[in-house]
Amino acid sequence: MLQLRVFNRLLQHFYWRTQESTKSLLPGFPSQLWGGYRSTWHRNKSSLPDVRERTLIAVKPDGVQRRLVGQIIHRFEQRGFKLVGLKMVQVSEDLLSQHYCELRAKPFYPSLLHYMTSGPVVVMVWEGPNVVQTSRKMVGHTNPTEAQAGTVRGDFSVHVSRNVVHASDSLEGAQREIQLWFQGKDLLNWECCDQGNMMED
Ligand code: DAT
Ligand code: MG
Repeated sequence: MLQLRVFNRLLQHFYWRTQESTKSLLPGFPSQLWGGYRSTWHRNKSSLPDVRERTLIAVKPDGVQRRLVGQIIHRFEQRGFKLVGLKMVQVSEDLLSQHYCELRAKPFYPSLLHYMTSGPVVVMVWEGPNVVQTSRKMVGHTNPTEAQAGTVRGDFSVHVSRNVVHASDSLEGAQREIQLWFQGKDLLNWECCDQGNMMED
């Protein structure tokens, strides 16, 4: 059993080195795609979560207007996730219609578009093990009346039409949304100096 674990670790180490060296041969390739590729590999071949998993978090116009940006960033930093991209944007209807493409037929879609374009949005990419699923838990239920206290929506909102924050709902959704909102060059691969305190290298 121990031998199997050691072998697994060696295999991962070798794989990671190969990915890094291959990546340098393909400088134009969007870096977030590498994160996704590794995620799939890790989910299939190893029980260890992918430390490079990424998700898209956005503070919606109501959250920005209510000066909640700092508190929301604080929660993700406090949890131990790593910020790899951040910007403030006045979002276009075109981008939003792609972002919310699955909701186009919903009766609330026109008012959702109107609200999301009513002011600036602060959009971020966070990285860490299981960050997609954990972020959804931290953000809470879509409808704030159902959201648990301690979640962002459970602590800061009362109505589904003003639920403060967006979080990608799946690994595939996160990859799609990150590519929609960010260019690969705007996401930073940086080493956090205390990473060894947060997770096994
Ligand atoms: P989530 O944001 O939790 O992923 P979603 O993708 O189903 O939820 O919907 C996107 C946003 O649309 C949601 O954050 C708020 C808005 N919305 C959803 N259901 C709604 C409803 N019944 N009335 C008004 N707005 C709604
Ligand atoms: Mg959603």
